[in-house]
Amino acid sequence: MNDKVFIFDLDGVIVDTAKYHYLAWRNLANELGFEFTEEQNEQLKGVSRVRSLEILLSIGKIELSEPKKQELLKEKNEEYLEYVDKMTSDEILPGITNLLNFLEESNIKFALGSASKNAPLILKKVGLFEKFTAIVDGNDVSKAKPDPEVFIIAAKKLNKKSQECIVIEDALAGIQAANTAGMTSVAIGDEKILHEADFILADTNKLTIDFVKKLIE
Ligand code: B16
Ligand code: MG
Repeated sequence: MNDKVFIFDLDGVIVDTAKYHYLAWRNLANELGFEFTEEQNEQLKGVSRVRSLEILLSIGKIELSEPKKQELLKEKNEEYLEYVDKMTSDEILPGITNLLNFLEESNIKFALGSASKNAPLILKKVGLFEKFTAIVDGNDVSKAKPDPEVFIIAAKKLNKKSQECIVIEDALAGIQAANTAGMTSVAIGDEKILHEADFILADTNKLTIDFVKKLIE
């Protein structure tokens, strides 16, 4: 009997919501009078909403009061949710549905470990909410990745030890969180950035059943 379980990040692994985050942050930057490029948006991947605003404001060299920041966070999220509202299962990244079906058929449990406070809504929109044994998101943690808290809570909810957990992540902070937790880390993306991971795959197409079978052996 296999003891392994999987913990999936959301943005960049299950769906590509980064493009919608980018549109909403860019609008905010433009409103504040500065440009925000897609390259700069890389810095926001895997990072919490509050921290994302801090990074954005430092790019624009802007200092704001706490109430104003709260207002902008609300405005950004409202625009982001307009994009999320239109999401369907077509936006699930390649290979993921296949993989989740295989895990289900094999009785291998899996959880979500995401920084997003919108994670449950997004999973519902793409029709995957019911598949996850546990969902741990930005509402459940007090410390953001690279702190391992999100994955440690997920392991607890799955009733598993860290060594039995395999984390699939696209952000360096998430890989570091998994490594600190003592879990197996699988990175999706650029090996120059994600070289600290135990395994690195260029994209979710490479998350094949064969690869997963070898991982759990
Ligand atoms: P929200 P992940 C992260 O999702 C995103 O990568 C990051 O860009 C975003 O700022 C963060 O969620 C918070 O999202 O504003 O929806 O709470 O990669 O951890 O699944
Ligand atoms: Mg991510």
